[in-house]
Amino acid sequence: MANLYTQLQRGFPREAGRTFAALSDGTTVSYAQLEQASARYANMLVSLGVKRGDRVATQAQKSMDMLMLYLGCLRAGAIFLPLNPAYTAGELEYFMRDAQPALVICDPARAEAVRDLGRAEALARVETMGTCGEGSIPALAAASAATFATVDVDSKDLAAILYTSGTTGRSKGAMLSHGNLASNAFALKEYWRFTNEDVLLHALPIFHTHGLFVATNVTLASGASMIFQPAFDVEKVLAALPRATVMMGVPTFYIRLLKEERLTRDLVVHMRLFISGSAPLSPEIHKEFSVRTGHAILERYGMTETNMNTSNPYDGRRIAGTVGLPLPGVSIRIADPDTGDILPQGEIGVIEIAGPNVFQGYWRMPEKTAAEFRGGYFISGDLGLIDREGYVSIVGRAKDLIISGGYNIYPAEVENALDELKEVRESAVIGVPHPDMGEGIVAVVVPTRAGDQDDAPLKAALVHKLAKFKHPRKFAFVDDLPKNTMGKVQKNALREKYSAIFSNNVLIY
Ligand code: MLC
Ligand code: AMP
Repeated sequence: MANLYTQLQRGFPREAGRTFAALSDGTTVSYAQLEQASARYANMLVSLGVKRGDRVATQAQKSMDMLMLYLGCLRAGAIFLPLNPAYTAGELEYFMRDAQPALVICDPARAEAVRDLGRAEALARVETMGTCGEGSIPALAAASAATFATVDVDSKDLAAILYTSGTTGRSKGAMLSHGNLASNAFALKEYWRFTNEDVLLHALPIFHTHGLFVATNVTLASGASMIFQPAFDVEKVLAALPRATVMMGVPTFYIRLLKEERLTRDLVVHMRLFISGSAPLSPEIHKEFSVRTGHAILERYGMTETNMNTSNPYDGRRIAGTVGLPLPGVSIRIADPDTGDILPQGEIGVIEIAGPNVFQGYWRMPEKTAAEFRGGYFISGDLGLIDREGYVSIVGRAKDLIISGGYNIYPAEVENALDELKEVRESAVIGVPHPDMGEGIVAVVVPTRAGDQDDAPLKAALVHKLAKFKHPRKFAFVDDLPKNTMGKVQKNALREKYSAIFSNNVLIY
């Protein structure tokens, strides 16, 4: 049986009463309850007319119901399509039109707006789901039968579509199959030595690869349990750490924890593993964490399109500033970004990836998909090298991308939104070092009216256009943008000029 749920189920503990998740309200969900709830969700989807291969889009806050919906989709053979709740109505409209979901599930507070959108886009059905059991979907699920025969699928059948932005500003739906997700879940379980004794501290969002697939699937594949927190809150994480054995986070989690004196060796003495990914972890933070706690953070490297590619070893040397070795079954090579020639060991080029983890392509974009593969390898857009011992280091990006707090922001999308405004003649959006988020977004703007320095109307206009995490945190007004002879903005010059713009800020805004 290739269905991811069936494969994960083999790892569930024999004693079905064992805890799968401890929730913030003090309640727990056992594996027996997980089996029943996911069956109810699968039955509910079938009763709403969702068929195999249909997309189920959801834009709601992190909750256990959301996880059960994910598992229900797997069991029913539907495609789970989670969206960041921060997306604006305009952003949502694009996803709806592109993905054509059979069912859209949103927060009860947004139901009216999404229904309006649904009517305009002729969407089949809009339902609601809150964080504490409220909304039509949990009610429908509760009224559905608690057993379900998980459908058989082909390993290439899609389990999920996750949207990632593109360098042109147009988002692409990365199609992930049951086989892709299963191969990565089991590879990571082995590599990181997960067992059913583990307790994962889960404070990541569940609409991205990291929190949804890496954290959740590895826990399920191991029959382990998780402390399920709605978001990263440093107080709640410090309070829960003594009950956990493993934590996964983006570098900002570790930066914020290190600011707390209560993070001591004693607090985490029982912890087995701290894992970091989604953005570069600086060697300084790695070292500071190790000195303070005695733990060497294990850094790994992944992408929405490929799941996890490399990881520092569990037993061997975890080398700060590297993302470790290719995972078993994953092949990594370094190519010349322009010619595609494979480069010798030690040289810097674009990282290319092949293996059972690599996605099935972009939803309804065959040309775009073809353009991002070379000889069976996916072209990551990350620049890196492989050292003599086989460790991969990421040294830059061939793609114009900013990663802030683990979220990707494509400058082109923000520039397009700014350039549409009457106050803006042209703009260039860059990422520069930020003490909390890794990179912070800066918009360098040439105003329509010379001498104009007012960022207020720009900030106000962006609220309706883009999710908050994509908003520039600083605006700089200039007479002209530096350009090369081809008329292309020289972003390196801008990044250098504004490199210290956040250095006096302790946190944000
Ligand atoms: C929130 N904001 C952000 C932001 N997160 N702005 C920029 N970058 C971010 N990452 C906005 C909020 O809307 C808020 O605005 C304001 O910035 C201040 O937020 P905050 O309270 O300081 O942030 P917080 O809510 O605590 O969130 C920070 C965070 C969170 C780091 C905890 O962003 C987070 O959980 N990031 C994880 C992302 C992730 O899982 N990435 C994995 C992608 S998968 P206001 O006005 O609303 O208050 C992937 C593949 C792989 O990359 O390898 O894993
Ligand atoms: P996403 O599209 O959100 O999945 O982000 C994928 C990108 O995150 C990769 O292409 C890398 O640029 C970046 N990334 C993920 N993990 C790491 C890491 N450990 N170090 C540096 N960059 C990383």
